[in-house]
Amino acid sequence: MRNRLKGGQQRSAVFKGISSMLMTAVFTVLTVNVAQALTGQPYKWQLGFQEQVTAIGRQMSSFHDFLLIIITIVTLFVVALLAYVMWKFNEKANPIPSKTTHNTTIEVVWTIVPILILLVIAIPSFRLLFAQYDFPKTDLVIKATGNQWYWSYEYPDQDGMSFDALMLRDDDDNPVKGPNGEPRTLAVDNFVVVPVNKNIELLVTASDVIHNWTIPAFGVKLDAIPGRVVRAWFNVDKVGTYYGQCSELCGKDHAYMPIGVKVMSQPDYEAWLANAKKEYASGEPVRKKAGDTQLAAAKTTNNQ
Ligand SMILES: [Cu+2]
Repeated sequence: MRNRLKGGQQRSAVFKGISSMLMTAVFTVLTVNVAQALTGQPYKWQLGFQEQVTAIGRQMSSFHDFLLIIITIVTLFVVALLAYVMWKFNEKANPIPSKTTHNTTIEVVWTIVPILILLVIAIPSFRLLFAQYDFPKTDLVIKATGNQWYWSYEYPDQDGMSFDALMLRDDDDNPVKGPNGEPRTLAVDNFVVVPVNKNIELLVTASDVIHNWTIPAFGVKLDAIPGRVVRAWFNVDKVGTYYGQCSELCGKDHAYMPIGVKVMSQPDYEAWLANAKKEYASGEPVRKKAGDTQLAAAKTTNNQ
């Protein structure tokens, strides 16, 4: 059959095959995106940021998009200039080069235009910076402490309630999915829980080396530095489960100290709190079995 096809027919058959494969790939990517983009975690074929669920996060994301437009225009302009110079002023096309060394108009333009571009960038940049550091009236304070290699949390205004959060592992220490489908290497035994639409003040520190606390969907990322307490705030407007990872190289299990935050409605949060106060009151954090091995290992390492 193939032998009987003429060259043109063969090419068009191949083209059809490739284009249908491409269409399938694009379709798969789009469906995967739509299906997975709804949760506070990375997803396959992700382009750009996770969906932002705080006002600051959205401000950051739009600032990023705005910068992307500017940098694209600048890059295209420079590439076009380079191409033009190579085409117009190469040795063949332009055997006798001009000896011009100064051109006042061009020099003024290439000084003023970059200044204007930087000004256009600086205004939203400073606006964002001020918004990040403009702490609203706090509704709830949470303290996160980075340890090699897990996070400890404290609710100072809730009778100093505190607990540890460790990545879920099986008995062989391999990362596993959570019982409710929480993703592997992001699933934690104890989630930080905060109420929706409330101003949460976050204090971050570390007990050993520098770690970094982040939830990408909140637009929050803070270095956790031993001996120092840094703070940030966030106000999440969407109920859900959000994940982040330690973002400062902190040792062999740097990749295995995820951060999980559950954002709940006020009544759900209060119910959790009442329960959690009892559960964590003993001082010995209650953990699901999968986390125990690692905590023991981490504590041994710390004591050495
Ligand atoms: Cu770390």
